[in-house]
Amino acid sequence: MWSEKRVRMGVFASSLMIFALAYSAQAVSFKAGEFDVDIYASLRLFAAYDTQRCNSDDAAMWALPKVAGDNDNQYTMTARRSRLGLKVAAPSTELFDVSGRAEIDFASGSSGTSPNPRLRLAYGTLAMKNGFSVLAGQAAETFQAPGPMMVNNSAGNNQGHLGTRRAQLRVRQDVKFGKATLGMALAAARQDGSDEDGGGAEDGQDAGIPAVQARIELKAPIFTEKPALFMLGGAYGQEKLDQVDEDKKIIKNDDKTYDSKLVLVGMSLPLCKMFSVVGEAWTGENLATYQGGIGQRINTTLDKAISASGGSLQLQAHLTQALTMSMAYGLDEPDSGDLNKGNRSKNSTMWANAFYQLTPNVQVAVEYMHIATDYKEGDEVKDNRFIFNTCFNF
Ligand SMILES: [Ca+2]
Ligand SMILES: [Ca+2]
Repeated sequence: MWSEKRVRMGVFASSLMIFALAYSAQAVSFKAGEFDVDIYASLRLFAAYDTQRCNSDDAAMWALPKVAGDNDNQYTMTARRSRLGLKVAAPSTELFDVSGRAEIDFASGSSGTSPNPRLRLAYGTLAMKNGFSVLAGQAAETFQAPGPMMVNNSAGNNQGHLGTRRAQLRVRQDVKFGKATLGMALAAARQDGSDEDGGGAEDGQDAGIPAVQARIELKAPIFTEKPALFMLGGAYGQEKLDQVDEDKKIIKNDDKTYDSKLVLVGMSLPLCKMFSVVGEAWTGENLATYQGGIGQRINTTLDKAISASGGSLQLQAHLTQALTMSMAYGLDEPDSGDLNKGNRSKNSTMWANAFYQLTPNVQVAVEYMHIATDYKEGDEVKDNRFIFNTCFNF
């Protein structure tokens, strides 16, 4: 029964699981009364050396402009990306399998030494035997493509991989035919937007409506027993800006409305036992909340949402049971016509990595990353990033 439940949860959170593959390790599982409980953790040491300063030390996405014409090298070391998680499956009823999951890391706040806990996941799921399920809480985006393997904590965001985690109410239907599964999901989700007008109301919430996210996916074994995944996803939301005076006092509510929307295709394709290809391509506008457009959402000077397109492609090699290597390219490119001088106009990232399981619970990983960030009518800034990460996973 537990394994059946796991299969359902697995189908449900497929994109999340593919992303987590590199860190998979057995959880501490036990039965507490009628409940099946998994406790898991990833206790990590992360270290990175950069030849140029980036927007973040442990989750670098783009290179910052040079200061006085010079590159400025950086070094960081932190445990703040360690994770703690809990999965609980409640006793099944005649109609429903009920389960839930919560996960935190410590990526909140600016301190690398005494950071604050950050909510990553907190959701419950209700799954019926006929493949219908409901998820409520904070989970991976409904439209999200399988993420690339990456040691850097950016997870590919603003580097070609769209999507993060957010509060949502999702319904999903899976239909099996033969060895294939067709999945369709629709969600009402939070639209995060910064306060671009400075009036104090967060622009996504000021819109007064939830965002809508959707996906349709096909999962089927093609070249290998391990199933391939092809998906189409999308999102639509709004952000509203108030009109403010020079003291940032609101003089007109909901003055301007900007769409935030995207369409995305993604795939995860095992080619043979050893090699897999993972990729996505997308286009949209006002994508900062979905980690696209290199963190830029609305150009208030030109009075338009910033459009952007991008994607990523990765070749993964599962060389031995213990060793996985990959190489990838990611691109996030806003529409130049939507930008002002000095805005980030293109972010190209190449990376190659190796993950080695020293024991089933201890993983060592290294990564080389090349980030090239263009600034409109300005510099192209390059960063060479060398990363080491080791984690104790259970
Ligand atoms: Ca506002
Ligand atoms: Ca409003």
